[in-house]
Amino acid sequence: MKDFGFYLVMTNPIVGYAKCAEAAVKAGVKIIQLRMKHVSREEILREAREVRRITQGSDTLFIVNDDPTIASEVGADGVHVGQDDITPTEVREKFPELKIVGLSTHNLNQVLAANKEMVDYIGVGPVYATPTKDIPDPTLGLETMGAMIAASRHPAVAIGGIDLSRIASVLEAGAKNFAVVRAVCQSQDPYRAILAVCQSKRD
Ligand code: TZP
Ligand code: MG
Repeated sequence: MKDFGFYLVMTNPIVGYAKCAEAAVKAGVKIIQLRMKHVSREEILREAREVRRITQGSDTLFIVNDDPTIASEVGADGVHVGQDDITPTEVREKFPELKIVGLSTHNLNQVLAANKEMVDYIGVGPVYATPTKDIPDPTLGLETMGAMIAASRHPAVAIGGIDLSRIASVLEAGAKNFAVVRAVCQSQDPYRAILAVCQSKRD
């Protein structure tokens, strides 16, 4: 998989998942992830079907967090798993229909282990402190983030506490791709928020 730049993770967008996904497609975001916590499988399935419908036929890839059965059921492009979820190897074995498998990493050892796995990209975070994760791993800081990205043979996406004011530093420290939750999902106008983030990437 090639570097993709901006990656949108949708958790509780204040305008709702459908409107947020529509904004991402309109803005030409390459990858969006549906990340719903503390809700029923049915609710996730309902939103996932809607996001699949919105992204279908567009240039925006659709990834489901945590659960490959939901990703598969709605025909998503892939799944993103954490260190404590189903392993990438098992996803590949049981869900060959999922083209993309992403894996979260939180330290250098996990990056080196991911280098031996059949994953398409890794997440590297949290770079900065974030309230978005219930039990966040220790904050990495820019230097460790850069070392982890440099050690990865897969495309790596920096995540955690990234907003407009921090994008330049994150890129400067070696990230080619970065993900945000709050910086877009807390906006009443996610389209403008996405454009602002993408614009600052080019500055
Ligand atoms: N993984 C590492 S940090 C994080 C995830 C899912 C949450 C990032 O959220 P925000 O709101 O961009 O800080
Ligand atoms: Mg997970």
